[in-house]
Amino acid sequence: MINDINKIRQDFPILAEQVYGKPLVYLDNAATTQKPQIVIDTLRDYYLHENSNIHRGVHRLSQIATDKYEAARETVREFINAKFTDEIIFTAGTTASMNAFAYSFAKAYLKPGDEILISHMEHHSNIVPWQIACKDCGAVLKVIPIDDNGELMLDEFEKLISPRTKIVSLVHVSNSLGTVNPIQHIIAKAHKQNIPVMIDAAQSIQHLPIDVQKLDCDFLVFSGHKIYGPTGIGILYGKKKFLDEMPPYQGGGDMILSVTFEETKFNVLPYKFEAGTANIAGAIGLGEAIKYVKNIGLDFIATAEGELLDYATSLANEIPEIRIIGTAKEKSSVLSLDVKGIHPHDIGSILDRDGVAVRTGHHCTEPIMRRFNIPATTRASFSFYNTKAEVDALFASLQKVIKLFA
Ligand code: 7TS
Repeated sequence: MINDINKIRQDFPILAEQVYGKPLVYLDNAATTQKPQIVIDTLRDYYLHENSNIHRGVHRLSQIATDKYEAARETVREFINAKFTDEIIFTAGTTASMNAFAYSFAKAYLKPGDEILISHMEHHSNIVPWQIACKDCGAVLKVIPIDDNGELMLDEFEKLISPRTKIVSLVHVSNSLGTVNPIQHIIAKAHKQNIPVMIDAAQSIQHLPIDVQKLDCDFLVFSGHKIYGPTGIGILYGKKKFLDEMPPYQGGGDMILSVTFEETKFNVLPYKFEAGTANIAGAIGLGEAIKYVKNIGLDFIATAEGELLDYATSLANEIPEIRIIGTAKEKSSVLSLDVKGIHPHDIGSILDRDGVAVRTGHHCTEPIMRRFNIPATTRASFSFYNTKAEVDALFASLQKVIKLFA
């Protein structure tokens, strides 16, 4: 489909904002994406006309809310091509999904001495929940190293995977490096030894087509707010055969079939994992965001964002003071920079005054910063709604910073 960038930008009212009297240049899309009008309207309309609790009421509004919530689940199922709708669990986001998953998987399957295999480029939310689980069940965390380009060392992966490995839990696209990992290859290798694989798709779901049946991944997580949907909503996908065996992470309303003081019978999937009143508006908003993304088209998104990343990379390469952190062959939408002698927080503050929003820090990936021997990076992350003029604004501002500190 043909997309007009000006028309697309009109879908996102916030992009017309000014900061400090300058046009907003929003290049912090890996942290969170902006929301199109249709998502904002959906949330507003829900609270104006439909707000009600789900699954419990026989009244009209409750029926509408329930239908829309369950329709959103089906929209997510279709988007990632899960086999069954009840394999889609609504959570509060990637972090919530990861914690629920690590807890529940460990309870179901991990014993002392078992190994969990992650990589050196994981977000803290795919490290810390496993460390907590390891403390509880006596399992051991193993880490696939990365090379100087920020690519997984696949030969080391093959050495690390063993009969003791019970799960491979891996990020699809690194939020700090932009590396796109060869997950298809890794899933195939792991499955040869009957090891299930969890994919952290927080930074890929909004950029790359994902078909969980084709990939054959066993679990997958992502956040609504990174794919143009609301905050406070996310997805845990899992194959039914595992989810049926795994215990719930939380107890309470909606996740039960019957309760006595002696015994509780848990509900069926997906409700077993959705205790308490859900983020109903968030789920419905996420469904709308996914429809919006489908309408823009993932092919268009890949082309537009690829052009922006290539253009920004070529500008960065022209500046001798700049080193790009993360130079993998396959990258998506993230440009992390180390500028010689200047702390990223100083860079971020000066860029901010020019209206340029980037993220500076360790991006919740401290092991990556240690691997590259830096405290932090300055990270620009692109969306299809960004323009080359905005990339120019970023680099004009960066040049100013470099001059100032020279
Ligand atoms: N996994 C990856 C790869 C991420 O990039 C993030 C968030 C998470 C997990 C956690 O997602 P959440 O929605 O639960 O917070 N990454 C970032 C970032 O790069 N800047 O801010 C949040």
